[in-house]
Amino acid sequence: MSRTLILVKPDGVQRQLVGDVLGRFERKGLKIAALKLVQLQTAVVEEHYAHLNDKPFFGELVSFMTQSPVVAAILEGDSAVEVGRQVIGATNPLEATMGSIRGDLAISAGENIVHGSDSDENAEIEIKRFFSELG
Ligand code: DAT
Ligand code: MG
Repeated sequence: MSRTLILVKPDGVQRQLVGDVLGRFERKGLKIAALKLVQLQTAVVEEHYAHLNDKPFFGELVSFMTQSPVVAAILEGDSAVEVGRQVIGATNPLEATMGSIRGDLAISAGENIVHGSDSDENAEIEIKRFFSELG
């Protein structure tokens, strides 16, 4: 059993896709272990995307992620990180396969509906970052 951190990004919440997005993870077999709607602060997003802070789109990414609330979830199950990434699809929605969240629901590389952790190590770091109240 492992865990992953999922964010339904501001575009997903504004487009009222929260139920659809979370339902896809649930139907695949991952279980919601924690869930909340939260307005992210700039500092948290800058930390979360620190590996991209030299990219030309970084400023836009931070303002996008702080423009309105996200839904943060901890999902658990076998191979949660890998399964989560499979359900999400490739970063660029034009390369994401149909049947994945980004393949089915997104067009823009920046506004691609959902975040999922990319390794077990990062999942635990991100769970602490977004669910610090769980200790
Ligand atoms: P992922 O979200 O698939 O883990 P990532 O960690 O490389 O991808 O990038 C984080 C986010 O940054 C991504 O979901 C959207 C944004 N992003 C990445 N590449 C981009 C690009 N070429 N143009 C605009 N936004 C981009
Ligand atoms: Mg990433």
